[in-house]
Amino acid sequence: MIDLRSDTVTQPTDEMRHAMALADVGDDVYGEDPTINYLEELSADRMGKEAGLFIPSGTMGNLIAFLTHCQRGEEAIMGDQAHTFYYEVGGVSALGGIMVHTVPNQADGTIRISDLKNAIRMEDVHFPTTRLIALENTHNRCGGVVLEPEFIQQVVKISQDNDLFVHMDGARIFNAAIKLGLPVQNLVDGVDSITFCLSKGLGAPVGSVLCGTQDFIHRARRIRKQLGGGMRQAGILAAAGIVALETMVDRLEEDHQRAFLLADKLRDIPHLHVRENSPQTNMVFIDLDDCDTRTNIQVIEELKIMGVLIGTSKNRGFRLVTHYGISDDDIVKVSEIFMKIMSN
Ligand code: TLP
Repeated sequence: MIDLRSDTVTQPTDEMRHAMALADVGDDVYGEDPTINYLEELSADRMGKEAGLFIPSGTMGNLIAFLTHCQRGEEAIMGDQAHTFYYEVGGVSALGGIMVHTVPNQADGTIRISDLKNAIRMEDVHFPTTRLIALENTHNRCGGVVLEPEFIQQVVKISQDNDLFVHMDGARIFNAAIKLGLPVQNLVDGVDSITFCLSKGLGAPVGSVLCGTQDFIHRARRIRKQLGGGMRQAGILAAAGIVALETMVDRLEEDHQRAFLLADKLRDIPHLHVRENSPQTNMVFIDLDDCDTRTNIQVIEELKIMGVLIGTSKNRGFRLVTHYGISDDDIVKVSEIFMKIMSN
């Protein structure tokens, strides 16, 4: 199978498996797992933040960040295409009593500054208190697009002027940094908290890291425990995360190049339209045109029979994600299989 559904399907590398087998471990709830402690320090250092916290998933990382920043009944502003709004099972509201206030995401993943300013509540006994602004980089539903540091700095300035916090869902922040050719710190400068994932393009089997100030991470650690996310000898997992950070970041560029190659090949196929400005990083978004009477689900089933797995996107669309399990040959095979299916 050639699996382009997501970069979450990546298998651990041999080096990761070796490091996992040999990891020094201890009880992390007591703070005694040396491998986790090292991963947290390394992550904080990469992000230019004071401290880090190893967490089971990106979803739990965002949830912990929201619960640490906000009290019940307070409000978090985010784009209406945000992963936290769409794909995290409403956790921040269900578990944190946090009100989600969405503003339109623009096609480039940004939010209009005027929309952001208008969304911040003034002091009034009737209103919830605005506490947090959440951004996402790269932005998944907007097409794996990259937020530039200038935009992020504008948002940070607004948050500071209004006594708010900024959280970055940076599940794929390293893809953004590689695309922009900038150190990752430049993309989280002034941001109060950031979650990034080890288990997507970086290839580790499990885990994300939440970074912020010492005080923030101290409080976040308590919330992680409250949610049942306190882990014990999880240095076995952190060991793979360390290898991911040390060996898998620079190669993300290859995934981006393969996404461009794939998009170029798919542009020549009848009834398929590669979305404008796609790809930007490792995600290619395409749509079926109206002349083809099949649904996107039917096409996905036909591809599956031919050995190719891809994901859906809104309406009659598809998402194809490149990752280190995908070679140039796979890209050629996928385009040939698409050509056969779309010519039927
Ligand atoms: N995204 C997954 C699915 O949930 C859609 C994917 O295949 O892309 N933030 C962003 C921007 C994400 O894309 C994801 C995962 C998460 C957070 C959540 O991470 P996990 O899956 O580790 O909870």
